[in-house]
Amino acid sequence: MSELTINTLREAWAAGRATLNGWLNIPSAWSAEIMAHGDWDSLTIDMQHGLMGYDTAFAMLQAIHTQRVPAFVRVPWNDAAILMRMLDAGAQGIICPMINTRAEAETFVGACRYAPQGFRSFGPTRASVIYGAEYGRRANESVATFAMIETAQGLGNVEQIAAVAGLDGLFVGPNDLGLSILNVAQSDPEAPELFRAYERILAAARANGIIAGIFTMSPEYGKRMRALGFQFITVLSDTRLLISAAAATVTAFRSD
Ligand code: 3PY
Ligand code: MG
Repeated sequence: MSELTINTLREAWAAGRATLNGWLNIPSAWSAEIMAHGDWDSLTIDMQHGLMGYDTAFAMLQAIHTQRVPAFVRVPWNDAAILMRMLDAGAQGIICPMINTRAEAETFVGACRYAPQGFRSFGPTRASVIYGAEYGRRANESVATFAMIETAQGLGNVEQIAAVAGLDGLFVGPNDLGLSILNVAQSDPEAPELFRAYERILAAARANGIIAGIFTMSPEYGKRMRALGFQFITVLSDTRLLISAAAATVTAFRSD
C-alpha cells in the first residue's frame, strides 16, 4: 500500500472536482470497516467529538486501510503529541479543530512536517511498514493538512491562516462557527451570516491555491456546498447514518 492513495483526492481537487468524505465517531474497527466498503472517497476518524481513544482509532485506521481508502484523523486539539502519533499510525491527513490565528496554523502544519519544513519527530512506526521504507522522504509532500475555521476569530484571520506554507486546506465546522458568530448552539444552518462566512473562507482558499472543505448534515446541503466551491465535503457521520436508518426502518414497519 502507498500513502499516496491520497493522490486520488489531490487529483480530483486539482481537476476541480469535489470529493465525499465519511465521518466516523463510533468507536469501532468493525463499523470503520463497514464504512470503508461504502465507496466514500475518504474517511475521517473524529477523535475530537468521536468516542474512541488511541487504541481504537489505531484499529480503525487498520480497518479503513483494508480497502485502501485514504484516512484522515480529526485530532481532539492542536496538540502535536496526538497528531504525530496518528501520523505514525498511518493517517494520511489531519484535520485540526479551532485554528484561530496564523501562529496556530503554523504550529499545526509544523507538527505534520519533518525538518526543515517543520518539527515532526521521526518514528513512523506503522506508516513505514505499510507505506514502505521511503515514507520519511515522502511524508512532507503526502500528508494532507486541513485547518478548521470554526470561530469568529478564525474567520477574522482566515486570509493569514490560508497563506501558511504547507497548509493543504481549510475545513469549515459550521456548528462551532454558527455558535461563535451567532452566539447560539445549533444555530440555523441557513443563516446569512454563515453563508457570508463560507464565501470569505472560499475566497481565502482560492487566493492561496488551497482546498476548502466543510462538514454538512445532509446530502442536499453537501451538494449546495459543492456548488459554492467546496471540494472536500463531509456528509453526516456513522452515528447519524445509523440513527436515521434505524428510525426510518422502525417507522416503515409501523406505518400501517
Ligand atoms: C463543527 O461543525 O463545528 C464541526 O467541528 C464538525 O464536526
Ligand atoms: Mg467543531
